[in-house]
Amino acid sequence: RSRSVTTRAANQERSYVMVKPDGVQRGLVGKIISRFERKGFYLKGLKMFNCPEDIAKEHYKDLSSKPFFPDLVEYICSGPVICMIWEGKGVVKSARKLIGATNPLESEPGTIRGDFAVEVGRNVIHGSDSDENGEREIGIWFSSGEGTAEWTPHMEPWLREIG
Ligand code: IDP
Ligand code: MG
Repeated sequence: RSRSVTTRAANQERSYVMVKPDGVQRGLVGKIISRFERKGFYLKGLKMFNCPEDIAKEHYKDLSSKPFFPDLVEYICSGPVICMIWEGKGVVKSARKLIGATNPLESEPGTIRGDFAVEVGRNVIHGSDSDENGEREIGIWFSSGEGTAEWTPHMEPWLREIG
């Protein structure tokens, strides 16, 4: 395989974004994807996936000592998730803003969690919290390269002053 499928393009930032099982069950996948598209980010990876426990545990390993960790792993593995790589200028920080605060009752209206959720344990979506974690999480969820493809976004000159 081309090595670039799981390697960030030059000068591009990537975030790992995931619709959690409640978001899939509630039919929010299209609405969520739309919010990232309309902002001006590029979809570089997409797959539906039944998450095995070991991947959920690896993804959330920093939270393994928390009392809610077993429930969190069970939640993430309770149905299919939608795994995505979104690329673009400032995407990690911007995705966190589009997603909203962890507790949906504190998320601003207009954010995904603010608009679609009421509880921290059913908060619909994940987004990487740093550039470093973005690359780490992409490595976990897209380790095989399956669900990724290389493409050149032709709208770049209309989104970026310097392309
Ligand atoms: P984040 O998803 O906004 O980055 P984190 O603190 O990294 O929030 O927590 C990861 C996920 O763990 C949350 O999105 C949520 O699903 C779950 N979680 C966090 N705190 C709690 C809690 O206090 N109770 C239950 N679940 C929690
Ligand atoms: Mg987090």
